[in-house]
Amino acid sequence: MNGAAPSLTGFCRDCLCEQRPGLSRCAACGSPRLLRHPERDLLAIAHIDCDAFYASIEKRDNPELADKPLIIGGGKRGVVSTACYIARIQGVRSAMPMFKALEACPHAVVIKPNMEKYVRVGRQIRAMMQELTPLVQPLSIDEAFLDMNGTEALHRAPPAQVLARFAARIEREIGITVSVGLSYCKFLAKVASDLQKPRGFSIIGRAEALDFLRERPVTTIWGVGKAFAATLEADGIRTIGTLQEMEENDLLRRYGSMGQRLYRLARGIDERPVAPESIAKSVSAETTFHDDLSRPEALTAHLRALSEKVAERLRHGGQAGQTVVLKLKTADFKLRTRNRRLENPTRLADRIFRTGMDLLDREADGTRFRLIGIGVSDLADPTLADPPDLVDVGATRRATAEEAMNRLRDKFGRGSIETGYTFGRDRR
Ligand code: DCP
Ligand code: MG
Repeated sequence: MNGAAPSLTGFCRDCLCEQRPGLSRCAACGSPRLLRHPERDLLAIAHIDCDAFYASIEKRDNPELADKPLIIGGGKRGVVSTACYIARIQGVRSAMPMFKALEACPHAVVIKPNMEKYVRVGRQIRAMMQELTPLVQPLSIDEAFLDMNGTEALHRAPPAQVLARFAARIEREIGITVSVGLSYCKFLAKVASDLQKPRGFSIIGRAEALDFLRERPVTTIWGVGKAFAATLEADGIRTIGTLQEMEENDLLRRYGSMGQRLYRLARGIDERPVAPESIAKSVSAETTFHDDLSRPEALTAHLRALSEKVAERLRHGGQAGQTVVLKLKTADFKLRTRNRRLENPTRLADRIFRTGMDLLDREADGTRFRLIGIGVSDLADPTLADPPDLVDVGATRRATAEEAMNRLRDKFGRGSIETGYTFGRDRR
């Protein structure tokens, strides 16, 4: 990757000056942050991810916190949303219970999340990304893919330089830092952005892709979580290098469509296009039951829990959706999807749930189901979502109650509040 290869020309990530080969510091400003790579000007798929996003914003807004370990998360009972890099050195991680985090880092300053603020900053950054290329695909509140192909004439510079300029602009104008990954495909761009965090800029070229991937664990591959990694490990597959030596048919036979994906990604083959926001389809959640279910009450409880998950994802992604989609799979694997377009976009669990219930009503006729899912499509600007309902006063009241619960969840963690529909579900 970069950093090495001093024999190449490069440029300085701080002052953007071109650099002769052989120098280890910028000839103009003395910065050691030189970017050199043989494929530097041939690559155009980028992944940008903000560093310790919530924590960086809070540090920006309170300079006294700059040198202190900082944790963003719920009170003592909650979990860690994120921690700054100073707290991470001491072992604090996202999703860690707060008491554990404070054991690891007793002097940390803890701040409750302010989602509205983070969503606002996320949108500002997204708007700035869209000045670089129309092909921006957000993955979450603080990260996105950018397809920079064909933008060189517009910017009068190749993508690598435009991206370095962008990272500097975010620092200057927003006051937080980002890390950039640049490659020829989404998979490796995303892997690259993580390599030198924080304030990183990594390049993975075509020529080095196979070697780069060989020693990495299979969990580097998108979609390989803990459970699937355990299955692979039991089959003797721990590194991507092992996958690189296997036949496509073998992987296909063992793992179905996932096997094909493993085959291709292990070889650095990823042709998925960067799909901009308007095409980014939906936000959803689903669950497959241990035993098939037909009772409406049982299905309803799942629907409520899933609606809350969808609402939380919308909230964290700064999104809303206008069409509610119910998905059911019958015991004999027949898929049923039912849609309803709402008058306004929503990001509230209550609206998603009630619409889903209406749709479910017609399907819960004694049929046995193995899976239920709920989601929203037609994603929209969250500022347009859930206007006060002049006709259904009850809906407005429930919406207000939900906003209040969300604030409490941000404060005390997700498990702190349950509604009547989901209460005790996990313990049954
Ligand atoms: N987040 C959260 N709970 C998690 C993970 C993340 O609430 N389990 C929130 C807080 C993060 C934000 O989402 O600031 C972005 O997630 P990232 O995974 O990108 O984490 P960070 O940006 O905090 O850190 P990094 O520098 O590793 O990207
Ligand atoms: Mg991040």
